[in-house]
Amino acid sequence: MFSKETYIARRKALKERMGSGLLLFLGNNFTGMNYADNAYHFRQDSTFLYYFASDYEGLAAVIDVDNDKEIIFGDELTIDSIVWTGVQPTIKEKSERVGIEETRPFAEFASYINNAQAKGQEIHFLPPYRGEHQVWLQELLGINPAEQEAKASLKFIKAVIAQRNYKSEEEIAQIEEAVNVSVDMHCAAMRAVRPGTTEAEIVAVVQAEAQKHNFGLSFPIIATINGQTLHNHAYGTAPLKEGQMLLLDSGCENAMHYAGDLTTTMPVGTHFTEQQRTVCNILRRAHLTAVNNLRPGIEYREVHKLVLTEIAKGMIDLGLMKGDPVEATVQGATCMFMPHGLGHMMGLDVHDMENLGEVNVGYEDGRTKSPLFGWKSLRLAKALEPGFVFTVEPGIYFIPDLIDKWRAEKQFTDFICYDKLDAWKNFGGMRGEEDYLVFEGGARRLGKYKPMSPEEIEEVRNS
Ligand SMILES: [Mn+2]
Repeated sequence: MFSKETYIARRKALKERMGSGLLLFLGNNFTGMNYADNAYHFRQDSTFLYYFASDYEGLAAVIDVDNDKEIIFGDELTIDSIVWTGVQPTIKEKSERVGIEETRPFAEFASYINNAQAKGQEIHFLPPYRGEHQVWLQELLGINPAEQEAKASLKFIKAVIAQRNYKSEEEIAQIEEAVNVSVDMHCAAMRAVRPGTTEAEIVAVVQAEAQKHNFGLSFPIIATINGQTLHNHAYGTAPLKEGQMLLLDSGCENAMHYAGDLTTTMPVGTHFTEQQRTVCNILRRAHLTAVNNLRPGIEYREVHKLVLTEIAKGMIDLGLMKGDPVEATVQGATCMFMPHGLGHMMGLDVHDMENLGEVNVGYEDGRTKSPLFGWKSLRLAKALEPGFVFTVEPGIYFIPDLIDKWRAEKQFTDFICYDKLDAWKNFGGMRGEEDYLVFEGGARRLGKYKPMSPEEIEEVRNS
C-alpha cells in the first residue's frame, strides 16, 4: 500500500469536494460459490481500496463530512476465527496505517447511519453492484434494490471519478508493474501456442505467469480461435490447427490491485497466412493512427473515428468496402468490422470505475452515447487529460451472423461489398491492445513493449 499520507490526502480532497453529508463505503465480503465456506475469490471494492486500502472482508466505512469524522467499522477476529485463519493485524492497526484513528464494531455501523438520518444528514452512497450490498442498503436506508441505482448520489459518484480519473506517479508505477507482468503473460502464450495445443492449455500457461508473482487476473482470460466473438470466455480442449489464429485478451492485477489489459492475436502455426498478415498490418496501421494522435485535449471519440477510418481504408483496399471511408465511419458502416469501442479507462478496475456508470466516467457532463451500432459501445469518448490511463484496442472482425443480418436488411450497401465478404466469413477476428498514459507533453505506452506487428509476433512465437 501507499503511505498513509496518500490516503489522508485522498479523503481530504473528497471531503472538500463534497462539502457536506455522510459518505458510505461498503466493503466487499466473501460470497459463497456453492456454500458459504467455499467462497468466490475475494476482491475488495476498488473505491474502498482507493480511500482505505484495507484489503479484508467484513468492513464498512463512513466519512462524515458534517462532523469531520472518518470511521472504519469491523469486528476483530475471535479465537474461533483465529484457529482457522491465523492471527491478522487488528482493525485498529489496519486503520492506523491509512491515518484513521476511529474504529468501531461492525454492529454500530447501522446505528451510526440511523442516527445521522434522524438528524437529517444527507446520506450519499454509490451504485451497488453486488446483491449483498443491495440487501445491505435496503436494510440501512430502506431503499428498494430496484431504486438504488437511481437514488445513488451523483455528486458522490462524480467526486470519486474526479479523483480516480487522474493517476498519480505512484499509481502509474503500480499500473506499469501490472502491465509488465501482463506482457510476460502474452509472450508466454506466443511461445506456447503450437498446432496440437489447446485453448485450455494456453490459458493455463497465461495464468501461471500471473500466479508466479502472486498476482490475480484483472478479468477472466479470453483465449480463443473464435476472435470474432468479442468476449468469448469458453475454452476448448480440441487441438489447435495450423492456419488458425489465437486471440488472447488478458491481464493481471498486481498486489495493490492495479490492472493491466492487453490483447495479442497470434498464429497457431509458425507464421500468419498471407490473408491474416494483410489484416494484421491494417490493424497495426489503425493502432498506430490511434497512438500517434494521443495527446491532452483530443476527444477519444475523435481517435476512435480516425481508427475506424483507417480500418475502412484497409477494407477498401481489400475490396470489402467502397466509397468515402470517413463517411462510412460516421454513418456506422465500418462498425461491421469493429463493433466495439477503441478503449476504456484503466486503474484499480480493468474498466476503471465502470460500477459508477460508463457515461459518468467516459463522457462529458451532458453528453450521451451515440445510439448507432458499434458507436454505442464506445466506453471512453471524452477529451483526454494528463493523468488518464486507458487502453487502445482496435480490432478487425468478420462476424458471419452480422454480415448475414446486415446483408438481408440491405444495410450500408453504398459502403459494404457483401458479395466479396462471403469469402471472409471464416476469417475470425483480430485485436491488438496496449495501455497508455496521457501527460502534459503527450502520451506514452505503459509497461514494456509487447510484440504487435505480424513479424514481431512471429519472432516471439518461433523463439
Ligand atoms: Mn480492454
